[in-house]
Amino acid sequence: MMACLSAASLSAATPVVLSTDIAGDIDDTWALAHILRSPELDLKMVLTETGEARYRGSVAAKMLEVAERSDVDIALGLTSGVMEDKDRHQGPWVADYDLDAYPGSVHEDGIQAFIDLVRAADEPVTVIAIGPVPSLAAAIERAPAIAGKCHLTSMRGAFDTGYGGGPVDAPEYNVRAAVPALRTVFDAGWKSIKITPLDTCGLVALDGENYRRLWNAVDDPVIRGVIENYAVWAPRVPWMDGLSLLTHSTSTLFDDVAVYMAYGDDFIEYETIRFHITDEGHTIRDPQGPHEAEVAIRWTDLAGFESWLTARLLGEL
Ligand SMILES: [Ca+2]
Repeated sequence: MMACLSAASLSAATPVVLSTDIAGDIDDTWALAHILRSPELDLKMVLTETGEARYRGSVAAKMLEVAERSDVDIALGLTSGVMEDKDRHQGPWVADYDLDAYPGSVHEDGIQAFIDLVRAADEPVTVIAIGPVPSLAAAIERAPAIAGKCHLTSMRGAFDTGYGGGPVDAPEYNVRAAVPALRTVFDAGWKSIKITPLDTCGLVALDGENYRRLWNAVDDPVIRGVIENYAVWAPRVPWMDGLSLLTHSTSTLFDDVAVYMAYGDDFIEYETIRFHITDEGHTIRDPQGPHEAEVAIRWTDLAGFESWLTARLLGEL
């Protein structure tokens, strides 16, 4: 029954590639689960960004196995070589995982695999980019025409609001970590570019009744998998006291907003913004700037989105 339903829904769904630095911040894992729970989206490939490609690929592959979705390809992007244990925030979760035993395809040259996927697609592909983008930039440099077959939906930048809802102080990480790569990506001729900056994505966390419902979903292997990831991650992150959150709230779910924007427009007010990117990684409004995007600049109903996201993650919507 489930197989019939998913086959029927997937036929009308948008083909998606997820460009991600999964296995750093936990929100990428929530975002992967969100995609898998969204019948509007047909995930074809996970492309790793920054750090150790096989480590990131292993976390994605294990989650896909948990979700019984090993039809999704793992595309290994540019790699830094082996990451140190202190930087492997979900490392224990994949300590015994063998990426070579993943039942689906693992592409050692994931950049070429991504190019080939886009070239072979019969319809536009939506690229959901939730990390820095050196692998995407490498694909654009190798095959510039692929951007014209893709929509880009992305979590990055900060226009009027910085981390934690405060003023824009430090530049947003996904921009700062790879500024030249991002300029290359934004300069490509995408069919469309949507961004959720910190102005919107930096305000999302599930707590209270929303989190209680996720925490109690012990019979749901996908949500259990994410919570397991979260429990491994929480005591290992230096930039926040994740452990104090674990039992009553998610951390900030930046990346889930980019996933949502790939298929939904409720709850959000958009602004078309022309801007430039400074060398430090700030995104600055600039009528003469080289880049333009549809920017999710503020929430019309953040609480509504959070309860909607909870239900979506639980497979109720
Ligand atoms: Ca991310």
